[in-house]
Amino acid sequence: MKNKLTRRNFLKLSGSALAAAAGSYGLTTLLHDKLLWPAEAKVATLADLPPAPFCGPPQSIDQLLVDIAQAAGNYDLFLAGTDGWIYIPPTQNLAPYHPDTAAPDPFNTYMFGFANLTGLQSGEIESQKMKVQHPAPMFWFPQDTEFTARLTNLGLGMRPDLIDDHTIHFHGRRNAIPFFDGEPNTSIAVPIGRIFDYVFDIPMPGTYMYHCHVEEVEHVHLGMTGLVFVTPAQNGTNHNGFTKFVYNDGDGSTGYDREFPMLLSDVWSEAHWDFSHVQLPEWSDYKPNYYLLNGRVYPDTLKPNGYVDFAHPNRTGTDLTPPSGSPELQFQPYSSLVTCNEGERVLIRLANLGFLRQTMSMAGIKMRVVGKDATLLKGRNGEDLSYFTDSISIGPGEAFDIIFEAPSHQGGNPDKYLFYNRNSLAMGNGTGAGAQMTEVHVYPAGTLAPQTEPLT
Ligand SMILES: [Cu+2]
Repeated sequence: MKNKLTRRNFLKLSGSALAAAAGSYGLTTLLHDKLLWPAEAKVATLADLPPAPFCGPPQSIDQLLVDIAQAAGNYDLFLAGTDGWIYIPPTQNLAPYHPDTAAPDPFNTYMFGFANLTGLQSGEIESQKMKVQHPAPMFWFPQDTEFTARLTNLGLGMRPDLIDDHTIHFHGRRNAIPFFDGEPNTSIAVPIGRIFDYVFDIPMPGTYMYHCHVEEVEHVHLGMTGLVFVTPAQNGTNHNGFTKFVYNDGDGSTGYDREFPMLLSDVWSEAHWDFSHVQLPEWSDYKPNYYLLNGRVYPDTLKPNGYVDFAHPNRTGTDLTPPSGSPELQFQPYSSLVTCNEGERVLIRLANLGFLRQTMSMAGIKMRVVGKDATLLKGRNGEDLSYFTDSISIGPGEAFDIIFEAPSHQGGNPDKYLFYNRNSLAMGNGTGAGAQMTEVHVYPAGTLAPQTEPLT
């Protein structure tokens, strides 16, 4: 064989040169001096950066974003890709990975994710670095209506060595064009300190998901996932006494009284710890140990909402206000507790952005699946394709619209039913604590006032 300088050999050669250089510098020195160790955690600021010759003296990211934003006009939702911390009760022996001792009290799990900047003013934006929520803000908008989701990127506070872009990929939208796909090899993405406006105008109502599409094994698993809903034009009309619907069904079959979205995600604590400790997980060893429902595990899933309205996030100063009595859930704003009066129709919008198939069961209540992946279950000649089940098998990236009729009240205060993952690994060592599980609370007719906001 001829000894040619192939690309592979060239790479080998440069690899050895790099290794030699690293050796002479001292790899330990390099790691200690240039990378981040949790004990010495320091967030790089703009003052640490050398002035860029092409943009004059350094200015704050806030000022930069405000300048760009003013030029760009209005938005409906303003998100930032960054990192942060959440809390999962340590119910398993996972030392040293969970609880993560690098976490600021009272948190224990490192995340990438989206922070809700909607309504923040100049001077407040940069403060949301390392303040992601999980799941990302849920948002609703009507079909055939333009909705502008603005995305910026505040960088990763724990990992200034990573300068990853972020995107909003609107998962499940039909006829998507690559420009908006968010997959960075065929599309555009948002680097640190920049803004991009995603304008959605979607003719098909239903339950969708969104996630960052950059390095998605990392960014999706680490928490850059959320739910988005397109409401039907039929809303506000009256069919069978209902005025809110999942689809344009024409007959009220998808009408409902109360709405409870639920996103499934899973946490492999070792991978999350790896990212906060400048390590790289071996993704083919993927082995999640916590399974979350709206970003929490049982019994935290029953605790109240931090906020429900994306446009008016509940804030103390610039930071999210924790749910009442639970400071550790400050960045996990969504409850999964389902409350209803007997006889009411309850909509559960179930979607999975974990990496594993899950099976969610409701004990004692028949669930009717009326929609799947933003499609009404109705044949082209009007056949009713909805079906009853007690278990939903849901793969990653799938969505189900489930309506159940609350059973008559049996005398409990209130009556309680479980909605839970049938997989024992997702059931918190068999104790229920730490499980992917929530409760349905059924009250006597007329007890609860009509629902004005989803999730309440
Ligand atoms: Cu990302």
